[in-house]
Amino acid sequence: MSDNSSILNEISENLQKGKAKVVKELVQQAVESGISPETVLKDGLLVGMNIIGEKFKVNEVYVPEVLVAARAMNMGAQVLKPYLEEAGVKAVGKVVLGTVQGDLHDIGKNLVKMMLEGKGLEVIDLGVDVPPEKFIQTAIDENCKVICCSALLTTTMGVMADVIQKAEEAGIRDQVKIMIGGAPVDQAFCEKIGADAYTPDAASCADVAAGFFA
Ligand code: B1M
Repeated sequence: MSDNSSILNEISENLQKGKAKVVKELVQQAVESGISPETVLKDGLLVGMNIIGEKFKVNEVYVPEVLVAARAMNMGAQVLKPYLEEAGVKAVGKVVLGTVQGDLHDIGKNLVKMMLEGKGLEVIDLGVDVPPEKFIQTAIDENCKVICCSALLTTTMGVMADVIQKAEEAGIRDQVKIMIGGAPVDQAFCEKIGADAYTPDAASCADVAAGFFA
């Protein structure tokens, strides 16, 4: 096993055990040893989180274990944040971001936030369980040209259609781009509800969002 894959493995394994402090240190060590922040994220942190996800699905681990793993994931991602930010980028526009109403998953949303900021966009993060009206009111009040909605549950992805409907009712549909993403969401769903863009991961979300300000 190469040095790289052994430290990435350690990150994944400690994340699964919820050892946030160790994960934080290993992530720092990995980046300092020259492994790219994207690789640390993809082949270390996200691998561990996916394994936890699979175990959660088959009841091999339960909510408390998932929560400590999630905390370790967030702490590791925080270490990567400055490395993922492009040097010297100026804020080019404002985005409002949140996880939709009824949904409390925020790890993917937090990654999206990090990547958007890395592209020089100012992000108003509404957190989780965000009602459709709040996305729209914030976009109006803060003059956000892009609304980013995240959903992790098949039972909450429908709220994204409500966001679009509320934008129409408020008369701002032609002034904002509505972007959607999250594990159960796909391109077909995006087309079905009339969103402007679906992207499968945080990095491509940031690329497409930045493109709307170009
Ligand atoms: Co939840 N959960 N969970 N959970 N949870 C899932 C999503 C699930 C797939 C697990 C499973 O059964 N295999 C399942 C959903 C099933 C479904 O609807 N099809 C599920 C369930 C059922 C539930 C509960 C209902 C469980 C219960 O209580 N019985 C409950 C619901 C609570 C609620 O929200 N109301 C629940 C609770 C929880 C915890 C609180 C324990 C915890 C959340 C902690 C937190 O977020 N702070 C949790 C977790 C951690 C998960 C899993 C294990 C991991 C999710 C995650 O963070 N992944 C998840 C299983 C899995 O996904 N394998 C699961 C890592 C993250 C980086 O990926 O968020 O997909 P993700 O983000 C990706 C992309 O999707 C994309 O970018 C990221 C990668 O770069 N992306 C976007 C995300 N948003 C985007 C927006 C964009 C573009 C891209 O544009 C705007």
